[in-house]
Amino acid sequence: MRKIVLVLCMVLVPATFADAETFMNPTPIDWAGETFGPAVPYPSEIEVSGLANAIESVTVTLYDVSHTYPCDLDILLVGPTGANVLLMSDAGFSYDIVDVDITIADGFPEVPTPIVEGTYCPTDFTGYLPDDFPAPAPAGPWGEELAVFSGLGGNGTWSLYAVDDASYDTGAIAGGWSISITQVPEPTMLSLLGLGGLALVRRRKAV
Ligand SMILES: [Ca+2]
Ligand SMILES: [Ca+2]
Ligand SMILES: [Ca+2]
Repeated sequence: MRKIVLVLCMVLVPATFADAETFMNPTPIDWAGETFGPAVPYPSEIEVSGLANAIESVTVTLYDVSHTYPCDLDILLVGPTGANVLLMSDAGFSYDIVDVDITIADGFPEVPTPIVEGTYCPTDFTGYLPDDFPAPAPAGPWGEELAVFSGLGGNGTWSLYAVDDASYDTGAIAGGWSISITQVPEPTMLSLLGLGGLALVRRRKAV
């Protein structure tokens, strides 16, 4: 007896590319009158929930960033799984910045000097004061691109650790920060029927 098993060879294709979902913590991040050390709060946290799929990409925006010596800033993002990336470190040299929105996303140029509003890749300049994030921040080495989060789960606590690494001069991330997460598209079973991918598999039943 012969049984024909029809197997539709399926492919997983994106049905729709979901827009990024944005989560924000508008609480100001500053140094509480100090010029050096971890910011307050440390870390600043965003709780992310409701994501059904893994992360495809992540971008982060820092709002109203001001500093009289931006090179003092070291900023680290840690995701719920512990994966992390150094968003911006020792950038901008001595040029004052006032209420600048800075978005960090892979595939863009490095943070410029002087810093102006825009979108830039994670940028870690070296040769300045060391990047030192006190606990509970994870020890380095830290990730160099936001793609470290790709494929991971996004639900949970995201932590932004900001440190001012030099005495004198201070600043603030007065508008807080946000994280925008694009999820891997919902897999959709789309048959290759019509695309030549229908396979007929004949399976002989044992007698
Ligand atoms: Ca650095
Ligand atoms: Ca540094
Ligand atoms: Ca300082």
